[in-house]
Amino acid sequence: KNHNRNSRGALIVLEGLDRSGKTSQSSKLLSYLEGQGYSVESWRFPDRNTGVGQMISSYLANKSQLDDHAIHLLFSANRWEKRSLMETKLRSGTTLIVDRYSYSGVAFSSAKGLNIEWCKAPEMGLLAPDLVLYLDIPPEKAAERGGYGGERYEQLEFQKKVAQSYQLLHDASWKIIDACLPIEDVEMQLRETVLDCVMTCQEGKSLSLLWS
Ligand code: Z5A
Repeated sequence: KNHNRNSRGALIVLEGLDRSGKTSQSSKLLSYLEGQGYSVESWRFPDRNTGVGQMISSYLANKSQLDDHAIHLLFSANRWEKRSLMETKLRSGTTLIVDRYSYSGVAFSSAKGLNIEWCKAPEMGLLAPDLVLYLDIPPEKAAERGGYGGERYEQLEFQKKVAQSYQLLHDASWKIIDACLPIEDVEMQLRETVLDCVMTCQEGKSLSLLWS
């Protein structure tokens, strides 16, 4: 589809509170881009399939206890263990739609009271997303969607703090989407932005690193 030798796939991240609709929208975007003829995969963090991911999963299910700093570093390690595959995929032309990334890492840990700069440090050098789609929803509305399971963090008071932490992380790659709209309307808003981003990367936009 493109002759530029720096052509690559786009790194697109979905962020937002629990229940904001990230999982629903990432599968919709996946089928949309596939339908447009693009090579695309959907990823998520934490990736619970690795050894580190299993430790994270057991922590989230309250089956193990860990110091706040230690779990923060595990979430980060879980991204580092996927970094080289991520770069290979992008350079080979595959677009990645990623459900949660470093912003979740920083937002959740700093909501617990950890220093934000300390939280960002282990993320430095990971690939920077070309686009961050922030699915914006008031914590109360997200809680009404139901399905809050028994996992750690799935509590209204904590989600309010996470929403505040996210506010500190916006940069030029962010696009804020009203996630209270019906699913189809959210999807329509995402499609246009995502397609723009995919085309820019196809034209050879260079990859950059967090945090810049
Ligand atoms: N965490 C961390 O601390 N540090 C890190 O570095 C990372 C993560 C990466 C596990 O994440 C926890 O790990 C998470 C952050 C922390 N804790 N919390 N909270 P996870 O990815 O495994 O789980 P999650 O992202 O929090 O939850 P989720 O279930 O994946 O939610 P979602 O993907 O945003 O929502 P959804 O499943 O698409 O939709 C939720 C429901 O709402 C569902 O019934 C939908 O049909 C409905 N829905 C969706 N969109 C709409 C609209 N537009 N209108 C009405 N209803 C809708």
